Amino acid sequence: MLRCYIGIGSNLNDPVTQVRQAFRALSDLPDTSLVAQSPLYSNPPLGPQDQPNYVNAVAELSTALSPQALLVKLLEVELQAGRDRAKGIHWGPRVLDLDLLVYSDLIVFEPNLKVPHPGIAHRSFVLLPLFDIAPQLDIPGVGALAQLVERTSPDELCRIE
Ligand code: A4P
Ligand code: MG
Repeated sequence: MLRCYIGIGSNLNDPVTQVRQAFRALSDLPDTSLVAQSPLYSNPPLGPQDQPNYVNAVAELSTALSPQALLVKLLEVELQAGRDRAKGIHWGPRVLDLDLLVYSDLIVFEPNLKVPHPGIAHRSFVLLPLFDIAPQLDIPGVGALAQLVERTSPDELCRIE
């Protein structure tokens, strides 16, 4: 079983409920257990501004699924939540977005899967909830989470539960 971290984001169809349901769906994945769930944070959109605020959180999992197998499951959970990629505006609104942030000490660079997630070092809505549940984490190829958090501005993040 290996440790991994999933970024959860939603800004449509009652985002708080979407994030709570995502934690439940992640805990139901095969060969996987939910180890920790971060607080939920409300924050303004990165990218196009004409969309609602997001709710973001991070889940820690222990899993026997490979990174690719896990990605397939994450996409399935997004679809079950009603994610519609047909309207896919880059960085546009979404009912549920699940990103594989970190998978053990692996670096994956495949056409459909980049781990650690490329945006990780610059997104306070990922770094802060990750720090809440894994303050000692060293992100493979990127650096110590604690140092990344020091450099990020938490101003726009509002903890909601
Ligand atoms: N993919 C590659 N690597 C990964 C990974 N580590 N985890 C591929 C998950 N997926 C990964 O995803 C497109 C494809 O990325 C997947 O099919 C998978 O094969 P997507 O979610 O449809 O992508 P996208 O939205 O078009 O672009 P991108 O860059 O993935 O968006 P992000 O990075 O997910 O950002 N603002 C706030 N405040 N909070 C947010 O959560 N999220 C986004 C989307 C924009 N603005 C936001 C937030
Ligand atoms: Mg994504």
